[in-house]
Amino acid sequence: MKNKVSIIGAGMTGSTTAHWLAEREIADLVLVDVVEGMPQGKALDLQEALPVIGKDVKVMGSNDYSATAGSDIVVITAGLPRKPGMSRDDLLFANAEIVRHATEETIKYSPEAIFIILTNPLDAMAYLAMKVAGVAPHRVVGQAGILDSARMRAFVAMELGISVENIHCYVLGGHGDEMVPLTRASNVAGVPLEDILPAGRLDAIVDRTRKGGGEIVTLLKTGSAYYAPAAAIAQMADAILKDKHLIVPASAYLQGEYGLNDIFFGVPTQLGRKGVEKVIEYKLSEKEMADLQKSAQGCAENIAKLK
Ligand code: TXD
Repeated sequence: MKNKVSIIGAGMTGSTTAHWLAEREIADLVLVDVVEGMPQGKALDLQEALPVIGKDVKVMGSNDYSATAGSDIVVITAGLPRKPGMSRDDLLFANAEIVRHATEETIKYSPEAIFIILTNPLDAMAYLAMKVAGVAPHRVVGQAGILDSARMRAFVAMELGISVENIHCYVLGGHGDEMVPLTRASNVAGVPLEDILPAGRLDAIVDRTRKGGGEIVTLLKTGSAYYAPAAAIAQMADAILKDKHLIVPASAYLQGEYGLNDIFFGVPTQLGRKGVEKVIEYKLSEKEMADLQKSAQGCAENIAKLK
């Protein structure tokens, strides 16, 4: 039987996620949005692109959640994006209502689905989705870490002129400017980043990574990044549907790991068919641990506001 992935919010990241997923040919796709005609139009356009690239999946658009019935994965990207000068946290209450509604409607039609949450502020929205859906924590995961790590990888690749495939970076923590790029664990073909890049250059890359989302928001002026976030979601969906046991940085529910409890937070997670199979605990330095705790505070505050 074919897999089915439903994407709630057919805006920039939602529709781009559908695009990346269709290229992977791993599932039939449904796009849902509140704007009439828009998800239908984008779905039809994408469906009509597939003969050109030779991929056989069905793509459907709808304003009605019944179209999502029986989904293996529900991706929630519905919500308002940041405008220049806004922090991700400024979106908290407006997006909470949107994510609550999307979760209630999708869990009704797909009681077995795994949820991938994208809407900002990401860690708080993932927490909300888990509560509203009333599902076990392993069935909800938030996307942030693959994106933040990919940004760092891209900057290192640009700096060194080495293939992105050789560059492994790990960014943990909340999806905000307090995120924690792990320079000790990051490496180029096995050689630690700290041994390759002069400290000043590495610091500049870390700083640019932290502000990577804002850099795009400032350039675009309307809306935020979507190619890279959507590619990250597609990788997560792929790992889940193919039961790959893939370890990626993502926002997972913590129950004591890294000394943190009852929050969604960016950590190395192992993804497979049941969702989050495991949270991997790195041995961190004191400084890294302190940075992580600081970043966690922001996530915990957002969750507290929602409660
Ligand atoms: O890494 C990450 N986690 C992120 C998060 C990376 C990129 C974008 N990130 C966040 O995702 C961003 O801050 C926003 O909160 C969401 C969606 O971002 P996107 O750039 O896709 O925004 P768009 O293009 O405005 O699309 C949002 C769509 C739009 O078409 C709305 O009509 C729709 O969401 N929308 C809804 N759909 C369904 N149901 C409801 N209630 C609804 N409300 C709005």
